[in-house]
Amino acid sequence: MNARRIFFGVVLLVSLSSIGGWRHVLAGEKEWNKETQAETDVRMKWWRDARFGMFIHWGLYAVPAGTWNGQRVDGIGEWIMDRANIPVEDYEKLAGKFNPVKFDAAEWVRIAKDAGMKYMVITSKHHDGFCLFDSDATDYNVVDASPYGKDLLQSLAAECRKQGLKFCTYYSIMDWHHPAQYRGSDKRYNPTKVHPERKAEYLDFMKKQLKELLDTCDTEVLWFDGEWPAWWLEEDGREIYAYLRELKPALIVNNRIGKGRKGMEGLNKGDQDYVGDFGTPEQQIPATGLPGVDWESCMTMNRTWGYKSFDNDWKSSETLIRNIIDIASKGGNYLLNVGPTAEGLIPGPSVERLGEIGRWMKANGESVYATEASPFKRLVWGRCTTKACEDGATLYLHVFDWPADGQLLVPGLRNKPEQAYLLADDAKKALAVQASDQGVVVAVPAEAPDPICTVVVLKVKGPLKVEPTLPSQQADGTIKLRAADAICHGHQIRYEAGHQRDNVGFWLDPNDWVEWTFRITQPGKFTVSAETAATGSGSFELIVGDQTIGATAPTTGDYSRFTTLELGQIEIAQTGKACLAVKAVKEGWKPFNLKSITFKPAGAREK
Ligand code: FHN
Repeated sequence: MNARRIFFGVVLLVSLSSIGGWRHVLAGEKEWNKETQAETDVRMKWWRDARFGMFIHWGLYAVPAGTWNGQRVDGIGEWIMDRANIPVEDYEKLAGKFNPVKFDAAEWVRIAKDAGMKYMVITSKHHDGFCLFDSDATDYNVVDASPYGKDLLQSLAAECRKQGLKFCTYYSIMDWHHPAQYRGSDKRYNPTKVHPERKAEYLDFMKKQLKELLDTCDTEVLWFDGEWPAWWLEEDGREIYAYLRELKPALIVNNRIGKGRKGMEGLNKGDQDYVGDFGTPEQQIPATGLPGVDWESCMTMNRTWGYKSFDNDWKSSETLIRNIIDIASKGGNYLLNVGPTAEGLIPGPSVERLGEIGRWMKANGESVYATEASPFKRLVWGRCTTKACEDGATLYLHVFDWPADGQLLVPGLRNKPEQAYLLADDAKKALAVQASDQGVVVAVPAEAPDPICTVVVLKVKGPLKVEPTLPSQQADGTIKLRAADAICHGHQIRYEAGHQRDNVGFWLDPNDWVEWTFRITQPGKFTVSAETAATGSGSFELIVGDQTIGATAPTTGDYSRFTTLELGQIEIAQTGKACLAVKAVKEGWKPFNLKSITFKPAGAREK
């Protein structure tokens, strides 16, 4: 991490600690980690530069693959023991059927590598307690209890080293098989309880297994999970973290070793400084990233982590590629999951998508690896990542929505533009670029070379200078005012991020209100819509100048289940700054969450 990043890191952290309501303690001040910021930066460097890794959920649950006693079992595949309430002695029998004869470590690593992934995190032991490695701590492992009889992790670790990927291991604290823990109820294993007199025994068991993983696989990251049972405490996490860093000082450990996940996306919240080197938002991308800390968003490709034979709800390659970009533009890593079959094969649809991702990454990976977060709050056409360079900066402009007029505006950028070209263009054919009062404009080809995402490289002079800009209209005249760009007035109303939230919320007091200021370049009549979520119907007024529209937010049953509400028409006759206020109708007020307000030119065709 270069000096500039450290400098900005410090400035950012200090500023955030004063405004964020949560405190990110600088390295060196942490009770559980006395290394300096510079030492942390050295330790984290490969992980930060990597940006993209493979998550692998593999174990006995791949044998039933979502079906038990002829019935399809709801929920994620690796939870079948809990969801189908399978007695331990019945579940154990699956070990005798686990024989992944088609497992080919070299092929798995090649698939990950060709997809552009730089590390691999595999379940060494999931909640069911079965180990994919040879352990002296229990016979409930693939060597002693399965016909396969070989350590799966060591061969994968060796192949990763051979092909240049970092090998990392997931480890579940909650263990549905270990006798020190017992099921939470007669129906569910989750969350376990612990026999108080056997908790120390379990910690020793953990330490023994974790040391095995370090000794036999030299794992680079320990990715803990299953930390939520009440009996597992933050101080237990600190004990294990200290133990592991003593054994391997270069080791990286996620925040689920302690209780950090219960903070916002596992951030240090309030005065509590949770143990762990990075935050772990799951199945989501925090709307504004997690400024000031390292974080990794883990996600399935379909709807399950562990293999289910009938889960074919696959995300598109476009979605997956844009997720990589979105996450990198917010300064995070993307850990994308595969759930191999009991035979040892990565499912075909996963391999297909990883191949498509790899083709994009081969041409554009430079715009993801070792980059820093976007300096822009919002870009209507896509995302941005940056790299500092000798006497300036390189911006990677990831364009999802190609400008119809061929003019790509980088709003608020005040640096002198030096050079622009398409990243995928080996000839680096120069694109015309100029500074304007709105920012820097790049003249791009009429058609987007890559419909999923075309990357325009823009090199500028001097340290980045970006002025905040107002939300502005897209080329087709549409403008979407997002919650993150709103100004909230009042005591409780506020912008909510994370945990699938990206909205104005806590609108409990009808005297609170919210406004946006935005820029109009294409005046006219607009149809207006709002995205709202509510458990009761709250009436409100939308005010632009002397025009007011009244509406009522419908009940959606949940504050994170949004619906789009058509509000009517508003005319904005002037170009320049415009202001929109949304106020509660106090009589009979019922709170609702507001995600966005969209103005579409009246008469525009639905896309
Ligand atoms: O319960 C697990 C789940 O099975 C899966 O391993 C995910 C992946 O992060 N972690 C837990 C749920 O948060």
